[in-house]
Amino acid sequence: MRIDVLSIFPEYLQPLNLSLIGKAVTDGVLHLAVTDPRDFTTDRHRTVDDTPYGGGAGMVMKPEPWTLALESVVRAGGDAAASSCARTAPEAPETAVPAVVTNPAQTTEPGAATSSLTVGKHSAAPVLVVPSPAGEVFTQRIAYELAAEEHLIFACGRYEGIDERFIDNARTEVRVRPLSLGDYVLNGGEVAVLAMVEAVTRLIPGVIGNPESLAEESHTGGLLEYPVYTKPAVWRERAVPEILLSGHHGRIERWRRDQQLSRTAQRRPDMILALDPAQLDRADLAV
Ligand code: 6GU
Repeated sequence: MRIDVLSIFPEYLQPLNLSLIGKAVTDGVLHLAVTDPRDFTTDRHRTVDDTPYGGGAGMVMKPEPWTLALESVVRAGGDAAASSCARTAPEAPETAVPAVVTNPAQTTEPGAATSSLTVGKHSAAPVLVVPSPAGEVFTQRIAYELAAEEHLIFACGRYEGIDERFIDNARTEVRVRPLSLGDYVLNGGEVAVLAMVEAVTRLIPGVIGNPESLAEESHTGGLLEYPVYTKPAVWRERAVPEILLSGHHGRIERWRRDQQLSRTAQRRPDMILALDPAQLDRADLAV
């Protein structure tokens, strides 16, 4: 998978170098690059934003630098897909590069095609995620959908957002998905992108060490996870629930399921209402 992030604060995305995502990049499972729209400005002040038409507080991101940045990463993704299609011999392992690569403004070579941004015949158009509190709420289901894509692009607006014409124009080249983390307001999309990229990339085969740990976690079976315990069996006079030391696998499974049900009912009654009744057994109904 290829992930491009457009941000005027590339340093904000540095945590993507760490841990499992950083390793996925070094392993070549994931290609990750951050592009700064400011590198696509031509004025002396490298202006990326301006005051909103119609008045109001804050600043709005200008469409031109954002579109040039988007076009450069769409083109880069298309080129990479085309060259990997053409290749028949197995690829040599890539040399180690910094996990987050900053894409410098590419000055177009004379004679190079600038208008056509067609991607390879066999690859789908990239998905442009626009993080915004005005978006559809990002869920585990959406994380799975995005994990199946070849090329994701995240456009991190700041302040009051990006000029709507950037998004309207982008629809001619990419599939646009405005996504929100939830009902609260952040200063910009960067922190939301850290969360979404982590949720998506951990679903890519080869990124997480143990794929079985994906199956059991919260939000995969429609219920929250059961509580977990480790040694010592008694800690500060608090004992681990006896059932877990009993060795009765069937009873332990039942206990965990009951914990999931009561915890979900208490914390997330909306999830209980959304359950498929066909997925409940007789014992579930006794909780
Ligand atoms: Cl995705 N962006 C911003 N700026 N604020 C948010 C959000 C996203 N999700 C919740 N609040």
